Amino acid sequence: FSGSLDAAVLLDRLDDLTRLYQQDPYKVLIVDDSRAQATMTERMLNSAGIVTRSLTDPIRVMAELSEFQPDLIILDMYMPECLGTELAKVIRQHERYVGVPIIYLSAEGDLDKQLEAMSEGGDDFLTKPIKPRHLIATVRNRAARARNLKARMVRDSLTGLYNHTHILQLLEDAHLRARRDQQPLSFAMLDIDHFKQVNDRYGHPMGDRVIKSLALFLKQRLRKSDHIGRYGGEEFAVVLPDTDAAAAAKVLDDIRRRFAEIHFPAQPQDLSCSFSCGIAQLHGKQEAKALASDADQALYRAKHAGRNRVVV
Ligand code: GH3
Ligand code: MG
Ligand code: MG
Ligand code: MG
Repeated sequence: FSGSLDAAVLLDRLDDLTRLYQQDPYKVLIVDDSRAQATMTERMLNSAGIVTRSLTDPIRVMAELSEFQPDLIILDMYMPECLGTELAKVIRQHERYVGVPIIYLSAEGDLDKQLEAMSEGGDDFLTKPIKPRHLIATVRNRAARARNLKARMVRDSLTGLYNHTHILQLLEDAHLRARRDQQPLSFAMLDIDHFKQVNDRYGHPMGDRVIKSLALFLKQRLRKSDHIGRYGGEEFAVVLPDTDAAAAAKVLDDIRRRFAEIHFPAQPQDLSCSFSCGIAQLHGKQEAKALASDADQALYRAKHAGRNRVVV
């Protein structure tokens, strides 16, 4: 089991990356006060298989970013409500959008103005009228690099799971959706029991192996729609959309039982490990942070009740 583990984790990650590159078309958000211009840009990109959405009202850009999660943004420069550069500055203030490429597409031909715009949060300045090939190539190159970078930034390198920052962002997204669609949402926190002893008795590499194996176990046994993160050292977090606490407890308790049955080959004797888990379900108008805190408290209760158990 342990021998094939690292290869399996790697293959799993490769799978994720392949899916990112090959299957999901690039998504581009276009902001232009002219409906006709926006439609023209959309048609060019759509002809290359790029998915688009357009806004003529820049005020809605933050809501649209959160909803659509584009790979790239195309901004008009001159709009009645605000300048494209002002919009770029607002977007760049949000940590989660700092890596999203922004391309200005405008009739502005003055180089000084173009360079100034680029210095304010933009990555490229394209002038209208533009050849479709030029626009498509620029969008593809920028989007590909941004995706590659993002795929690395959101992952934990030991396990390939989402890292702490990203799993909390996914919780926020799922929280918005659950409240909007009035669907249940559960959040689980896991912590390996007596993990210090594993390191002390068997060494740090063995500790790492246990962490990786639990990561793989969670990936294999949870649904594709669940998000799994490494929350900290030997702590994990799972976002389970459309799942109530009872259903989440059932699947995690099954994983807990099976994980505790694993024997890791070691000297002088094989090693077995367990984890404790706390689960909370979103209720009422509760914020995402409060949901995470409820799960944390449930985990605390699981530890104090004797470990190796799931508590709701
Ligand atoms: P408890 O059942 O109460 O959770 O006991 P515990 O020993 O697991 O307690 P605690 O959570 O305080 O200890 C976590 C230990 O995990 C401390 C740290 O040395 C170890 N650890 C954290 N990150 C890693 C890692 O990446 N690799 C390894 N091998 N050990 C780690
Ligand atoms: Mg305009
Ligand atoms: Mg811990
Ligand atoms: Mg622990």
